[in-house]
Amino acid sequence: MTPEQPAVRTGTVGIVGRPSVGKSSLVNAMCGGHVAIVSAVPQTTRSRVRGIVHASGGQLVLLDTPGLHRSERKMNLVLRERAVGVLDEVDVLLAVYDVSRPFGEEDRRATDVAAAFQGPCVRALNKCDLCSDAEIAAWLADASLPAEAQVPTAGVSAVRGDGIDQLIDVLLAHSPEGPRLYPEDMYTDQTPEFRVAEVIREQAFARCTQEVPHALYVEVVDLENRSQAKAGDLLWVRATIWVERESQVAIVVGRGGSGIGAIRQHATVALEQVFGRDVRIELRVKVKKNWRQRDAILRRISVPTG
Ligand SMILES: Nc1nc2c(ncn2[C@@H]2O[C@H](COP(=O)(O)OP(=O)(O)OP(=O)(O)O)[C@@H](O)[C@H]2O)c(=O)[nH]1
Ligand SMILES: [Mg+2]
Repeated sequence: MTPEQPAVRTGTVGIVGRPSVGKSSLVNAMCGGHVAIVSAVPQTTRSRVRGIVHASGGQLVLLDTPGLHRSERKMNLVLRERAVGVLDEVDVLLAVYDVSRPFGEEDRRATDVAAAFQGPCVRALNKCDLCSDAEIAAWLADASLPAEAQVPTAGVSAVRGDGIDQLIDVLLAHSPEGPRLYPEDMYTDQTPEFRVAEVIREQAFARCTQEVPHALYVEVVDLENRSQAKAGDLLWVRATIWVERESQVAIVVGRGGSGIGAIRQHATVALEQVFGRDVRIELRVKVKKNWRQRDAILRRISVPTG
């Protein structure tokens, strides 16, 4: 390296915040691709999802985490453990807030988690597209954010892309010097099985309401590359959507199979974009009673990926 060349920086960044503040949306915006699934349902993210940002000054390895929820239910406790555990593994913490909603108990929880972090903590005020400057100033005045934060707070919008480059710059500036860890064309290290299960779950979440999204998980039973005569490679998927009760099967399947048909159709389109080849999905809905009480399943669906 010549003296005038700036040092390359590589930082692992843990992302925390209450459910639905837009953590996964920010990961996607910073990585420039569909890395983490997004939905309007709180507690969409159930495991740590890694996304890689390639910048001229270095590389960021983003660790998306489940939203910090105040519920004491078994599944939420497992998810909270996944989120808080990130503190031991990262160089920089990114605490995300939603400025379109009043600062609340769960935001305070995120602030407390951030305060326990030993390294630099950057704060992102997301959903700025929904608020005026005056409303953002009022939110900040109202929020109990510690005054001694090491890094200024950045206003961003994951959906509009506002402030994303600046946020990347701030995160890089607080990352240690070090060589890039991942090749330029890699933006996540999730296994194909995990990505397929997540994209199907994203589509199921988009089409089910109330308790049903929380009561379902997706298991990929089979994933195969098959050659098609004259049509290139095909990714063939067999997956099961597990729910907790028979009544939920009917909701997911929908009238005349319209619900599951839409999940399959939209997941197929999304996965063809991710994998760049034709995708066929065979999808079933089955009941596994009280799976959210079973440690083995909770561990399996919430493990860090890659
Ligand atoms: N208007 C607006 N909506 C946003 C923005 N960022 C995210 N959203 C929406 O907020 C909802 C939640 O987004 P997610 O990215 O899933 O939030 P999350 O923090 O990862 O949520 P959990 O995984 O449940 O903790 C979705 O409906 C997003 O489209 C933003 O900048 N502006
Ligand atoms: Mg999320």
